[in-house]
Amino acid sequence: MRAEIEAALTAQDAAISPKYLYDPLGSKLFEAICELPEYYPTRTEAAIFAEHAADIAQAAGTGVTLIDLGAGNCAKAAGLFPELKPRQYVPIDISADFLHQAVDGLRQQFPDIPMHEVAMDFSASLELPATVSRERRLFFYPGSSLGNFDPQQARAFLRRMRQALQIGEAGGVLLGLDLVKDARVLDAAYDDELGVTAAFNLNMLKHVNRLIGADFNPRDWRHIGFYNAAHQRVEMHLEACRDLIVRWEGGRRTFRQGERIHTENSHKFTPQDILDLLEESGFGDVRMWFDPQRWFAVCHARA
Ligand code: AVI
Repeated sequence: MRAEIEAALTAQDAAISPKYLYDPLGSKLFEAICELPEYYPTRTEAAIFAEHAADIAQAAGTGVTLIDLGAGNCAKAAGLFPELKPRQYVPIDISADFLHQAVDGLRQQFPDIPMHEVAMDFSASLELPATVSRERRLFFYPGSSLGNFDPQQARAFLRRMRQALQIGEAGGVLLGLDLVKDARVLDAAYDDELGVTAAFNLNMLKHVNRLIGADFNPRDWRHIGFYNAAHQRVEMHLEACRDLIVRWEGGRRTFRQGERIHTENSHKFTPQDILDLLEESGFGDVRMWFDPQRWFAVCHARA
């Protein structure tokens, strides 16, 4: 982790992986983002799941081993329990404390569903503990989190999912993906009026301070979030407000005023992009559901 962050910080175009946005405070700030009027993905996706619940459950099947990637507070998957009736629920998240708290609450609410939480960085490996059933696995990856990978990484990740699905009775994936839309809607969603997304982005610096003993001062940086149409993605950066030097145990980096650290890409898709991505990764029988404005898509595909 230290080597990865140091290499990313000292590269000519400094960048830090978006996974470091999620320390306990970062996870809470992300929950707050999902409540913002500007951040339409969460409520739009929820509306699609509510509207098409029966159809989605029919495509995905009931009694599945529901593997929730980046589960966070587990609320999205819990909303599907009544329709999907999972035989086992496996929430996975990098933020261990947040995950354990969420699952403790959920166990009381759904005592009949066996739950097995796994705190791990699933972007590195999808090798699951032996206690996770191999039967009819359904990888649930909502919220357009796949969009935080670059297209090549997204394909590689989907291929790994497909491999992990082929070890038992054939399963599938249930994804939520954000669609290309007017840049003004996207700009507002990633640079909100209250500055919650700014706090979420800046909090990464405090997280990195703890991880590698760096001395980033968030007050020296400002949040940038905008839609880059040429790359079909929203980009988040942190921009230095003045010339400064950041030091950490064993290293340092000079930043000029206006120099940026790239912290996140959030790719947006057309329905055709989604079909191509899934088919290139070996999935088939793709089904998609949309909201009336076609701002977001939920899709199911078989391994
Ligand atoms: C988690 N992920 C899908 C969010 C997104 O929209 O890319 C993270 C986020 N970044 C800024 N706001 C929300």
